[in-house]
Amino acid sequence: MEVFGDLNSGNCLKVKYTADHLGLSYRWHELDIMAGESRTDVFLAMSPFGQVPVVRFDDGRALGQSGAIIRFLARGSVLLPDDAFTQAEIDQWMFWEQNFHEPNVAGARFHVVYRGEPVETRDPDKVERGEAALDFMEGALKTRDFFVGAALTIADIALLGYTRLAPQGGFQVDGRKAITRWIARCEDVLGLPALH
Ligand SMILES: N[C@@H](CCC(=O)N[C@@H](CS)C(=O)NCC(=O)O)C(=O)O
Repeated sequence: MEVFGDLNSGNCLKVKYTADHLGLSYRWHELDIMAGESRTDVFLAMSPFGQVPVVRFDDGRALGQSGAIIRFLARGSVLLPDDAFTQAEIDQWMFWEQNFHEPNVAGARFHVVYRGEPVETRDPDKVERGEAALDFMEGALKTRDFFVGAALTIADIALLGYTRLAPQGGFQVDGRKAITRWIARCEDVLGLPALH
């Protein structure tokens, strides 16, 4: 399969973490989203969302949205247990990530990392909501090692994408001990170097 992505994007890294962990082979196409490479006619014909990540499979079909992609890639693997209720619990965290976490944590980081603007000029609303999302994760992780069940699933991968990168967007992760331990646990399972 081919992955159209940006290695600076947590959404795209979710796909990379999943594919690498499962040993799936792929060809990575690095796109410059700031230069509009996800908005060209050719790209939009493949995925109308005009955003990365997109995966194009060998049969020509393409899929966008990081959560949909990793859910599809992980089917039948340890990252997505068969039990229907367990899958719904995983979905619950993945929907929450897209609704409350990503728009704020990734949104504030975008301002700093992609636009090159000072941390002090981040949107205060995104900062407040991003901090609240991280606090919520911290509370949840005080009583569990992974978000669903006893082992890493795509719920963890979905949340790891931007939580691991949150300090780049001006969010403190160090002071949140449960998140810090969880990131280290995920990095250990996924074979990733410690970032912070
Ligand atoms: N909900 C989408 C969000 C994807 C997204 O925001 N992609 C950004 C990079 S992180 C992008 O392609 N931005 C370029 C643009 O919108 O033109 C997902 O989870 O895949």
